[in-house]
Amino acid sequence: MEQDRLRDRFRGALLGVAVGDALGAPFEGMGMVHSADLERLHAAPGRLCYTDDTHMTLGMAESLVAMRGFDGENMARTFARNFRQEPWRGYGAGPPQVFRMVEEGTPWDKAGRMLFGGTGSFGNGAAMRVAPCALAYHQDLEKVIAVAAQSASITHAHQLGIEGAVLQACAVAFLIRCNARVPFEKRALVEFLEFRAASPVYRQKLERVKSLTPDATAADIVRQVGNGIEAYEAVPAAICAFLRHPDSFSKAVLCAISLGGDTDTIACMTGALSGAYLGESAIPVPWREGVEGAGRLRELADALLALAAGFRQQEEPE
Ligand code: R7I
Ligand code: MG
Ligand code: MG
Repeated sequence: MEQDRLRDRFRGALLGVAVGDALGAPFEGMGMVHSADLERLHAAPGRLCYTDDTHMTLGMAESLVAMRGFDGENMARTFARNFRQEPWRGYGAGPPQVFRMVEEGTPWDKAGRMLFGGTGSFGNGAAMRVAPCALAYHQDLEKVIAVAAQSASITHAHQLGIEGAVLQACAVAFLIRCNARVPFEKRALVEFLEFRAASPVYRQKLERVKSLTPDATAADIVRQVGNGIEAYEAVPAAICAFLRHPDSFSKAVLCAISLGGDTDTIACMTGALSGAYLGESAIPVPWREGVEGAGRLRELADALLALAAGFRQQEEPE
């Protein structure tokens, strides 16, 4: 029974990524999204095709499963291989440069630092793909943090890019471990994340998340945390959308899209949070059956669950 519930939540987290990404993609880069458009997503979502957010999430899951844990070189090459196969998925500017460097022999832990004049990227591209790391290591928070940071640094070596991935991973792991049958403590999640936030910008954003009232509008959320492509805007925005509707996958994801800006990525991360907490069964059937790659995402979620069980056995004394 416990295992069935966990499977539902693992699948929910990965399907949540793809559903949020696909629903949000048509609105990426726009201002705030009108409620009539959001209602249409409910009634007739159209073809649900995912973008780079899910494509990279698949790459992370594939690498963790194949190598039975984190292997930086393999993960970097898996990202690069997937990009070569489907370069039209809407990738940001930075990652393809890293892929080329890695393919030409630059070590996986050096290439990311060469972007943006040597500072590395603080885009949200490491946070958007990090759910598989949170699932695989959810029983060991220190490992979630370490692997989220290492996996982020492949393409996003800037401290703020890394920290966005660490916070998103911590939030997914926290929610996987939460009992969904007891009332949700919003403050508990934010305080848990504050404890792990090192940079002033994230600490300030999380304070603002805490100060938002339960009836905060999309405009309030954007004013407080932003909706941009930077990890320090998109990650807090995704947390806000989830916290606005912790008991409804569809409301949380539509709230994320309503913020405008980087809609596919904010909704993808909100989908991961809500899916991890509520499980696949809470995702509307037309969305979870209609989204591209659903079968593959379920297979990988199950493989990550088996991997996590293997880690637990390794830790148990003989
Ligand atoms: O973060 P990344 O993979 O992009 C992800 C986004 C998501 O919205 C996806 O849906 C897709 O559309 O792309 O790609 P990066 O190129 O690493 O970062 C994204 C952008 O953030 C960059 O193109 C820059 O505009 C900005 N950026 C920076 N600008 C200045 N200095 C990221 N890092 C820096 C920086 O250090
Ligand atoms: Mg995208
Ligand atoms: Mg995006």
